[in-house]
Amino acid sequence: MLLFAASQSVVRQGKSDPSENSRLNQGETPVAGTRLADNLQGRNSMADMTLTTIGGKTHPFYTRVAVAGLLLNGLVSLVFAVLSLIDGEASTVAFFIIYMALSAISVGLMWRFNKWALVVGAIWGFVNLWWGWFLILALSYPNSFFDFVMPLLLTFSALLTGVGATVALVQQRRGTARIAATRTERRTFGAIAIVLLGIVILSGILHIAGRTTGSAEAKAGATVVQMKNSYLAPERLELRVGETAIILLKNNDFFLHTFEIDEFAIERTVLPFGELLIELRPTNTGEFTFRSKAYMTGDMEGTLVVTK
Ligand SMILES: [Cu+2]
Repeated sequence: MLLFAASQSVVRQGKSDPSENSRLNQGETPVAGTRLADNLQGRNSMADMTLTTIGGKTHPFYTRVAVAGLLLNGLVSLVFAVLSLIDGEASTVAFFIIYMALSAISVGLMWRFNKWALVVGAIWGFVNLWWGWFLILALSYPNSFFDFVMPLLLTFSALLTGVGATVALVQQRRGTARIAATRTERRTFGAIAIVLLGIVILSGILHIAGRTTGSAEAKAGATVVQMKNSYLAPERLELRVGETAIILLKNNDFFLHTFEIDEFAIERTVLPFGELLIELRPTNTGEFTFRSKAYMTGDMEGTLVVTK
């Protein structure tokens, strides 16, 4: 979204930039079939303004599409890294910083070099389609903003990069690479951007609207189980057989966590920074496992001990 806001002024500067053609002449990016008339025609769609800014109009349109995908990937990875930092999950921070670095390197390569860099970009883009699996899972909880929007944007950015780099490569081989987008391309990318933005906003609204908190009186005297980062606190619960226990599940994470006890047929979902009250009335003594699944941060486990 930042890209959209910043793009307009750069487009204007770009139009009167005399260095554009000289740069092309130096052969930094040889583009076959460049039509200046296309470059000078009016631009009105958000996607085109964004994609025009990326590459400063010296790179073919589909190379800029691929680069836009990588920049989106980098931006989402940065958000992930920051959330993980707040969560205190060092390994996740490291993972997303490496992820960002790989995308940045790909951008640099595609910027500087041509064919083989596009191959690298296409491969990196298609590899990142593994986020599609998380997106499929996330379809059942669009009301958990980060769980849903992160894989959505990462899958979309992977598609942009993979498809963009592939098309750029094919067009280059055929000598049909061009700097300007066609009218259809402008409309298509603009429509996709608007739909995505709409879905992101909707997910945010559902997230805020769906958060639950227990009432103060109900919470009084409840046993609190916190889901924080990738651990449960406490990891050991002790209950008396035949007595009703009220448990307050608190999710202190940016991501959704479940609370499950197979033997009690309990399977509940707690939204990020949400609370949920449940009642447990054990009828048998023994040791049971309670589980908390999180799609984005991993599963956790604790032990429930029921005594006489
Ligand atoms: Cu969990």
